[in-house]
Amino acid sequence: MKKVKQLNSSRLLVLSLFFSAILLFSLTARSEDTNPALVTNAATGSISGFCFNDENENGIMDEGEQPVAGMTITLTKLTMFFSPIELGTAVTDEQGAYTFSNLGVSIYRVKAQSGSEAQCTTRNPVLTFIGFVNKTREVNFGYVVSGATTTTTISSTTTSQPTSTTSVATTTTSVATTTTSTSGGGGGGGGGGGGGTRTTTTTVSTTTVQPTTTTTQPTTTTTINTIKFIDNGNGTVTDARTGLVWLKNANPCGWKDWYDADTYCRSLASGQAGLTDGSSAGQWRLPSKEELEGIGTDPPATWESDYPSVPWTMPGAPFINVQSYYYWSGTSYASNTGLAWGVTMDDGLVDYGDRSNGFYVWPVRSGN
Ligand SMILES: [Ca+2]
Repeated sequence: MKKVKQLNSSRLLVLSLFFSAILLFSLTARSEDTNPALVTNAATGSISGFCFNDENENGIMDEGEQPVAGMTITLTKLTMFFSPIELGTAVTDEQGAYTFSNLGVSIYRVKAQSGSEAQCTTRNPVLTFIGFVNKTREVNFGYVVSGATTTTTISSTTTSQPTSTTSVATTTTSVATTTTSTSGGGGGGGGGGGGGTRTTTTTVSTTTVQPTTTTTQPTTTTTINTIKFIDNGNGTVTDARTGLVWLKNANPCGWKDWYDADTYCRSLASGQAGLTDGSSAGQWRLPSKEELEGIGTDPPATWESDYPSVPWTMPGAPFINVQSYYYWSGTSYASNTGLAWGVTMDDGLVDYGDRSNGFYVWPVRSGN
């Protein structure tokens, strides 16, 4: 019963959000001079690309590689509140090309036909985003006739065994110095009188060192190219390059709108989400746009509003539950604070969305 009640109230919330969004849009659409970004929210986006025979299986359309005609591409719109909506299909032409046009601001899934006779060498399906800035997307699919290729970028995983070092108590007794000096006798006739001086100094010190035991917890270091993520064994992972401490679980709470995502991070503490790190509420936060951008590039790189211009590696082990989807950053879009930046973890695309959108949440804190 409780569940039904919750469903009803959340449906009510959805409807009210939906209608307020419409109201907001119709209001802001008039203020063309003050808010051009929102006006471009018209359905003018497009997703297009090619299917090609990826003969050398490198995932890139190289010169001389032939188009693949007749492949069916399916476009699905993903929304926060409703089930995915399949918008339609396109079939690649003689040039291997397809286009979906008149797309509004949303997240889309582009899925290419594949099977045992034609396997993809590129990621399939691909999630992409039609945003306010980036309204056209190119998504290409490479194929091989037989045999799939797997490229793994995780080059090494090292786990150090727990080590215990016990130093045995030691007692050191040092007898420091004993100096005896005797002066030589004076002249001949000198009897006992003016004789020598005798000095004796003895210092004895005793130092006892208490036994100590040092136990080092097992750590796992995963090297992706030269990126070093250190599993701290307490629900956190340290990026050795930046010193940032990330939540090991990259999907602790499902997708949330920006406000709830922000609140979730600020209230996160040890005892939740697999954390045993002793952290307290207030230490965790949403990562900045740059921090999110840097987690998949080496060295950590930043760029604006597009795919990275440097190779992107989707974060994997030792992290868990990394989603091929948008993650919220804590960074506002400068000219419209109703918007905030997000980064897709599968391909590093940077774009901004309305804070009411549902993106994933990856809390981070500083290393101290
Ligand atoms: Ca190729």
